[in-house]
Amino acid sequence: MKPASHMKRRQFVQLATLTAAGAAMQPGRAAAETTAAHSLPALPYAFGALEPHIDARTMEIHHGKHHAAYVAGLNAALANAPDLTKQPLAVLLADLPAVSGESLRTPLRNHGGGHWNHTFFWETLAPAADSGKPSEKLAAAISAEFSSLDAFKKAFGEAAAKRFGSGWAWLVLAGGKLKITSTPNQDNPLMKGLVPDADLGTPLLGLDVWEHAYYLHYQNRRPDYVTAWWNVVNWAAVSKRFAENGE
Ligand code: MN3
Repeated sequence: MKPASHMKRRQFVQLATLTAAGAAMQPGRAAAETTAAHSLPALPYAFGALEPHIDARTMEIHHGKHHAAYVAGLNAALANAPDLTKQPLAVLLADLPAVSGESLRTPLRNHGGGHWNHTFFWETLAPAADSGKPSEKLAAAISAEFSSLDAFKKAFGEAAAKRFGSGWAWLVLAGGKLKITSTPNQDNPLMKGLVPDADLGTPLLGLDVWEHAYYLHYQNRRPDYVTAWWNVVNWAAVSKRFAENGE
């Protein structure tokens, strides 16, 4: 596996690290599944572990139906492009413009993005009792950039609320700087050359604002979902990403 030509070595290592984190969650595959390039990672907690902030039924459907469908769609797209299965997913997503053929690129973008984003999302969550707080270094960086943790949460919540339709809000690290951004559909800040109005960078935190992430419990009240979601952010995981990717 080689870095794409335009990718700096450091960036490639970062992407590979992000992918390794996802791969570590994967359960052993059954023999019948060994031909599939990607598999649904087990949730690192029970469906009901995030209640009352995110309900068990939503988690069960979100993981077992929505995320599973992205994995299936990604594997179906890759069935005719076996060479691409050798690339870590994060590397593939960062280099999508190099994939020839719109009929292959579009499902890789939608389903590959969906698989990467959801794997990342589950790792970003923890039961409220284990949510913790940002590390000293991350807290200092957040205060330096956004003036306080509360001001950061407010700005992030506004990005999540303003995302029209389906998409994601993100905290990314780009050039050593923290930035809040958002992407439509299953796009993410790794995708170069595809999301012109988003800040690209290394994702540290991501919030799924598709209705499937909250509608059963919150219906149209996306801001209430966002407010509750802060209770189940896994700050240890976010801080670890910051430490691994920071300058
Ligand atoms: Mn989702």
